[in-house]
This record gives sequence, structure tokens and C-alpha cells, in this order.
Amino acid sequence: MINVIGLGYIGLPTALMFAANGIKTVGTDYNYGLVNTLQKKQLPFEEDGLNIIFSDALSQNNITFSTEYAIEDIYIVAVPTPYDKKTKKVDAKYIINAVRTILKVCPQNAIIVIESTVSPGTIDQHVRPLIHNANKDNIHLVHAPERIIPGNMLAELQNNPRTIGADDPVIGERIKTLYTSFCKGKITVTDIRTAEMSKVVENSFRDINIAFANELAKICHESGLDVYEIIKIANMHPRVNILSPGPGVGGHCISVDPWFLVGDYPGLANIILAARKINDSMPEYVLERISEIMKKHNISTVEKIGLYGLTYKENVNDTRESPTLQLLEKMKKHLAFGIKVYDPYIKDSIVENQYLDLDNFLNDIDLVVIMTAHDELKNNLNKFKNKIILDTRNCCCLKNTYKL
Ligand code: SAJ
Repeated sequence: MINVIGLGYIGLPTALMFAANGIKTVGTDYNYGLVNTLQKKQLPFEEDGLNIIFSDALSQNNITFSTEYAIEDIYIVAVPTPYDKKTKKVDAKYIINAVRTILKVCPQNAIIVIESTVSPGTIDQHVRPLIHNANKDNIHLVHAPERIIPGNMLAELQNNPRTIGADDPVIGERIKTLYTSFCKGKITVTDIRTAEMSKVVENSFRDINIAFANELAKICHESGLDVYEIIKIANMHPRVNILSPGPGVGGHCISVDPWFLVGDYPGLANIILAARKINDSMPEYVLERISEIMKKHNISTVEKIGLYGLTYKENVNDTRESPTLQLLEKMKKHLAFGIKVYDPYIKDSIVENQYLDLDNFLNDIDLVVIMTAHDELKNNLNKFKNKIILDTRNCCCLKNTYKL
């Protein structure tokens, strides 16, 4: 009954969730290797509970995987939407390719649901003309932006409220009913541009809040105050909710989507731009803190320093835009080489001087910089007790620990 296009971090859980809840689903991806893996009943990435809905979907015979697009009434497009680093505008090429291919096979009156995050106006600018030019004006368009957070995807798929933007409210209600097969959250039906904008606004709000926390971290360090204590106290006010400072903002969403607004509304998106700059400055700030601590402890070479964590946040294996990768880039610019790196979730060597074993990593360093608060670290804190620590995530209570 439905064809999900793009079987990545969003498309795959979504396809499996539909299938596990009784909807016949074809999952399509142009990556043969990925489709092959799924056909062999193996998952390409880890996520709590994903294996359970995978076996539910398979046991009900509701899911098949293919590199081909199927002939269905409803298509759900969950392909990547990167941004052009120069213009800061969304790069809609994957959506355009997907919609073009759908239009070649889809029946009359089919519904195309775009789940991928796009900048406001993208659907009017890039998708609608494809439908018009293909003389298929009876095809319906819907935007149902995803909202799930890696690390807690399945619970969020089931419980988060959703937004459905549609040209035709009747079609919007039909897609709402489809999502109700697994989504217990409130589903609001609106128009497409409102749905596009609200999604980008959500991620920009979080980026601004994190930037505020990061700015406070710098101010408090300068004043000799504990930023975590201050945020804890401020958050006791019933209308204050400040997020946590950290080594920077990574991932493919929060560090990307606000740029869409900056790119499309230069001169208007001022707080959004300032927040992006503050969050992007954090890896450099961590470097400054490292060099202060090196001086204090007479550490003369970066070879004695180790970065714990390569992924963009805890307990996921995703390194896209990760603060650690950003920091390593900055070090190259300073011509500082030799810093050591370790992450329990990254089993292949992706950067220089990367360790695959925690003990070997710790044996070779004096100062460990906690970049990601994986559970592995919290469960093995005793192994860190003889090290000097810079904890950018406020997760370590050992003595000899410096905070951001
Ligand atoms: N971070 C901080 N301090 C915090 C919270 C996060 O420094 O207090 C950092 C994280 O370490 C990470 C980055 O921000 O590097 C982003 O992580 P995240 O957990 O805030 O968000 P994402 O990118 O994994 O997922 C976000 C979510 N959006 C919102 O919460 C508004 C998710 O619901 C969206 O579905 C997702 O973006 C998306 O795909 O758009």
C-alpha cells in the first residue's frame, strides 16, 4: 500500500513502523548494498528496539525491500537534504530525483509525502514544478516532517506529535489516518509551507537555546563561576529551561537546518545566525581550554592528549558534523598533529591516531578530553581516575576534572 523512498536513519524506522503496524510497505533505496543487507534480514545500524519492529514487520509479511520504485497509492520520501555550504541553501537534489522517479511509475491521484526536512518554500520551488511539467496535476503533495531523535527513535515515532502539511485538507486527513497506525501523538493538519517552516523553526529554537548555554559557559569560565550550577538554579524558575553547554553542535539536523533560514532570509535571521556562529566556535573554545590545561600541567605535546568520543552525541554511531571532527579540522589549521582519538561506537579507523580499544587509548595519554558522554565512559569511570580530564559534557565526577 505504501512505498517508502530512502532507507536511512529516518526512512528505515518509519517503513518498519508502518509495516509492523499492519501497513503493507515497500522500502526502496538506490543503494544495492543496503537493500541486500535488509533482504538478508540484517539491520544496517543500531537503534533501540529496531530489531523488534523489523521482526514484527517480517513475521507479518508486510515489508519488502527493493532498489526499484513500486506502483503504489502513497509514496513517503525520506531522502537526505544537505545544505550547500557556500550559499547556506538547501540542496534538494535527492528529493528532486526521488519525485522524478515516482512520477514515472505512480498511478493517477497518488499522494507524495515528503518527510525530509526542507527549507520553507522548497516544495513550491522544486517539487511542484516537477509534477506540473510531467502533466500529472492530479498527484497530491504532502509534507510530513520527521521529528524523531536518534537514540530514542522508536519511542518518539510512537509518541511525538506530528505535523501534516497538505494542499487539500481531505488528503491531509487521509495521511493523518495512515500515520495514526503507529503514532499516538496529536497530529496537526495544516498547509505545506507552514509545515516546512515549523520544522526548521523547531531545530533553530534548539540551536539558539544550546548557543545561549554555550555563551554562558564562556562567560562563567571568565568569571570563575560554575555554569552548570547557574543553569541548574535558573532552570528552577518555572519559565526558564536552558539546555546544556557542550563542545559544539553536530548531527545532520540542528547544525544544518538553521542555515536554511540564514541562507533564505539574510539580514532577517540574526539571532539564528549568531547562534550558529557561537555553536560553531565551541570546538575552537575546547582547544583553548586544552591549551590552558596543558600549560597548567606542563604537558608540552598534544600526543599526550586523547579525545574521548567521535560521534556527534552520546550512544549513537553517527559522526556527521561531529564536534570532534570539527575540532580535528581546527587542529590541522594550527598544524597541531598527533592528538589521539577513541570512540567505542566507531569500529573502523576514520581519523588519524584513532584507537579501537579504551585501555590502549588511556595508556598512551595524560589528558583526556571528554567530547561525548557515551554510557561506556560512565560505566568505566574508574579507568579514568589517574588522568587529567577536561569534561565538556558535565558527566564526570572524578577529581582532576576540569569543566568547560
Ligand atoms: N547538544 C548540546 N547541548 C544540549 C543538547 C544537545 O550541546 O543540551 C548537542 C548534541 O550533543 C549534538 C547536537 O546538540 O551534538 C544535536 O543533538 P540533539 O540531541 O539536540 O538533536 P538531534 O540533531 O539528534 O535531533 C534533532 C531533534 N530536534 C529537536 O529536538 C528540536 C529531533 O527531534 C529532530 O527530529 C532531528 O533534530 C531532525 O532530524 O531534525
